[in-house]
Amino acid sequence: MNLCEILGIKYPIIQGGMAWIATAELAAAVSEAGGLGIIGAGNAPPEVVRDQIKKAQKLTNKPFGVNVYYMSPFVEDIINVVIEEKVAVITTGAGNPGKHIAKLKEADIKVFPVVSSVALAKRLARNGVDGLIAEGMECGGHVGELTTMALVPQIVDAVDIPVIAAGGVYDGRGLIAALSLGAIGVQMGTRFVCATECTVHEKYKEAILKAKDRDTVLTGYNGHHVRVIKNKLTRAFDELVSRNASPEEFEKLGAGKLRIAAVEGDIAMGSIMAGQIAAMVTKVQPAQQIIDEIISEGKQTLLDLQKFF
Ligand code: TUI
Repeated sequence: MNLCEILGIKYPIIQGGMAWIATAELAAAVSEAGGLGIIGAGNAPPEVVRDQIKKAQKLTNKPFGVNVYYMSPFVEDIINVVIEEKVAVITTGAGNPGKHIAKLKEADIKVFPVVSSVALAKRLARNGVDGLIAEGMECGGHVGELTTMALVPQIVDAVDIPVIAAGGVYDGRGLIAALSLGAIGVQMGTRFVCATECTVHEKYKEAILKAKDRDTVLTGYNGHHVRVIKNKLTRAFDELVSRNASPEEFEKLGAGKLRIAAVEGDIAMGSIMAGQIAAMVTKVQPAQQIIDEIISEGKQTLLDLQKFF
């Protein structure tokens, strides 16, 4: 089955479930445009997530999903909310949804965990998930170590369930590249941050619009790396690295910084999570236009490829 048949959508494009950024408005707009919109639950309490789901249900009759962040203190409650509200699909991040799969299946909810390694992909496939989102380190936020180009085909070869590619996908060329690697669709976050319907602070969108190719950096320690746009905060992280600061100091500096960027628009000391394709995003445009452009470019890319054979 292709991704559109699995999810009941028109185009094989899933919007990333970005905490503090992917609200009901964005998710509904992406679903209305023919993709799969996702509400990012992040660390939000269950009642906030329930309200967001209800809001999206009012804005669209099409399927949409919720991203469940497994480091959240509310994971159990969020799982109950998505079941009670009959959400079509969940994507998951930062943890193993294994113990919830039976319960979610019973409620007819599809589960697509985000993974950044082959070992984890194999483990989750054994747990009976519906598909995997293979996320390369070009993406924004918490990243693994492999690039999309290297990760996607390795995961495709290692499991026998559908794989969706994420990280570094901006347009129709990226979509076709992902499909060529064996993925059945793409997940895109950064491009949708600059959708008209995205409620993130204007200054966050401006930072993405201004970004050039080398303006995102990895900050963090011990393999916990977060891709963000360079600013005063990333320079403060550099300083921690240079004096070999403790993990606690890194945690302290990073705490709450995504919210202050996304909600308050503090783009100096906030964490402006964005992928490497930020440099390609040059305008704010409706989700419908973004998706239509990607699909028509994808079709053209396929035609252009004929000349090589
Ligand atoms: O989750 C992400 N990316 C993120 S999370 C985030 S920050 C945030 N801040 C406040 C609230 C909520 C979120 C920014 N970016 N990507 C998905 C992803 N998950 N990539 C890799 C994984 C992953 C890692 C470990 C999945 C499972 C896993 O399991 C460990 C185990 O063995 O159980």
